[in-house]
Amino acid sequence: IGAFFQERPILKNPFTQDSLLKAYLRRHLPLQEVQSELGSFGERVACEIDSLGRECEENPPRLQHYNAWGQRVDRIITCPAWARLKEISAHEGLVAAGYERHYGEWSRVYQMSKLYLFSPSAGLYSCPLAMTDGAAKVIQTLPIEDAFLRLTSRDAKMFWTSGQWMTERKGGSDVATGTETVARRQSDGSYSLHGFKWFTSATDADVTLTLARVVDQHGHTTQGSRGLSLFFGKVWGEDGRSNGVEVQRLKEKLGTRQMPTAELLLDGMKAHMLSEEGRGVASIANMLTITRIHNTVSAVAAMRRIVQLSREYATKRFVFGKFLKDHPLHVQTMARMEVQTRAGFLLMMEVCRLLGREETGSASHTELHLLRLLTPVAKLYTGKQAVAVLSEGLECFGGQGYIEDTGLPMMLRDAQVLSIWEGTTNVLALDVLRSIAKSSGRVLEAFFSDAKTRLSVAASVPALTPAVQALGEALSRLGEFVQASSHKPTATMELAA
Ligand code: MFK
Ligand code: FAD
Repeated sequence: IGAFFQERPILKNPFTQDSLLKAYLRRHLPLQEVQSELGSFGERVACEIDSLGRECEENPPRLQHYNAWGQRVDRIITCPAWARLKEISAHEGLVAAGYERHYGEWSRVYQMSKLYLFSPSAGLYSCPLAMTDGAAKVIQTLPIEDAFLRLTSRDAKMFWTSGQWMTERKGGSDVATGTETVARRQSDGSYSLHGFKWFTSATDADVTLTLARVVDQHGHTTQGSRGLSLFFGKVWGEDGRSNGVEVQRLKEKLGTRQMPTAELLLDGMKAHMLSEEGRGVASIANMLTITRIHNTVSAVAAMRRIVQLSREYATKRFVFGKFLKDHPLHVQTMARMEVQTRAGFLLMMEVCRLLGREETGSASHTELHLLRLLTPVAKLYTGKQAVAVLSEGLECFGGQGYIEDTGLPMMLRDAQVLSIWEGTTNVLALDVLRSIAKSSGRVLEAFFSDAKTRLSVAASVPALTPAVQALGEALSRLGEFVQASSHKPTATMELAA
């Protein structure tokens, strides 16, 4: 069979390898403890977490409907590595760090930096963490047992994860018309939920947030968005049996196979209303902001990981008389991937920075508007870009990029979902317009004034002068157009065009 065997690319410490992340943190959170903590965590990712993620891919979850004695149990069986990832997530404070606020307004940047290192190795455990973080955000000010403490706990035995059950058969984007689940009020003030949730990820969660329509005393419900309320419920009852939740089946998916995604029949699920009645969508929007930011982090992290692996491979693969790293055309391809990744990274960090400022009460009005505008922009842009960069990245390995047990195809499959869940690209584009319309254009004013300030800083670097001038002109023309449009009732449609 010949004597030559290609040396494989090795995953090195993703923190020490990431000069942009290190430089960003040195500039904004210049603490030695942060660099050394993330350095150690990066080592853990490379030496321990990465193989756990791989184990989850190789041992996907399965559903046991009945036990040996014919009783319905609906047990979702996950592999030991999935359970270990939950423990590690708790100990490392991957949700907690966002709420402990150890680094004040920079706490979100710190937390998301850690998740950014964790996500590409973690066998999609980043998904339950995103939803758990989103649920904690919604619940933090509400007196719901000890839920907030558990969702943000560093103690693995205490730590709960949360689901986010929004999608039904009729509507995942259009939940306002698609939601058929009803909520009947009980004498103890709780509600009994009845309906069918079509996509529920990380279904082995402890608790969930979900939407339903309250049935009034005449047996009627209100249709549309105004009829939806937000509910919180445990997935499992005290006795370890399900809380009125039947697992219909697990989805057969293109990617994200490490994680269970189920169809659920809610048949009397006991739940508590979290929002005011009829304010379900507006209330879950807080969760969506968090999960969309996590999605952005996962997308950029996936791009960074494939770039790191491609660079490493380019030092090992020898073709046409030299290593790949010495072929200018190959270097140009990798440089394009690097630029896309860097752009995504800076956008991601800016949104995380703004979130941290909002949560510590230090954000200006301009920053609040920017956070609202940039959250969907970052999610939609990086979600799409991840698929393109991952696809290019696989090609950097030639035929080996297509071979399953290199672990590379999984990365492309998993990236494909990033533009679909948590709002598809077009639905998020419409959310951008919603943010413009709801703020009477103020989110755009914030964007233009912030962009002008940044351009004036960049203008002090002589090499950037031509680019700054061109961008400045484009920005003024866009600004004039927006101003002219904002007096017309059809402004958002014109902007869309
Ligand atoms: C690995 C990392 C990460 C990920 C883990 C993920 C696991 C997978 C989880 C999922 O996929 S969960 C399901 C995610 N589903 C979506 O993202 C739904 C996509 N559809 C939309 O986002 C629609 O635009 C939406 C459901 C919000 C439309 O609903 P409506 O009711 O038709 O919208 P409407 O009437 O414009 O808004 C109702 C209220 O919500 C308004 O407030 P007011 O009543 O006070 O005026 C809106 O302003 C508010 N709202 C809507 N979107 C908002 C928002 N507020 C703030 N931010 C937003 N983004
Ligand atoms: P549709 O809304 O039918 O969209 C179909 C197409 O129409 C898309 O291209 C969309 O962009 C476009 N479209 C829709 N509306 C408009 C419009 N107004 N203008 C222009 N174009 C439009 N959901 C949960 O609630 N919880 C989960 O845990 C969860 N996990 C998931 C896991 C996986 C692996 C996947 C794939 C999905 C998961 N989802 C989950 C569902 C996901 O959030 C939805 O599939 C997604 O929001 C899209 O909804 P839909 O499938 O109904 O598509």
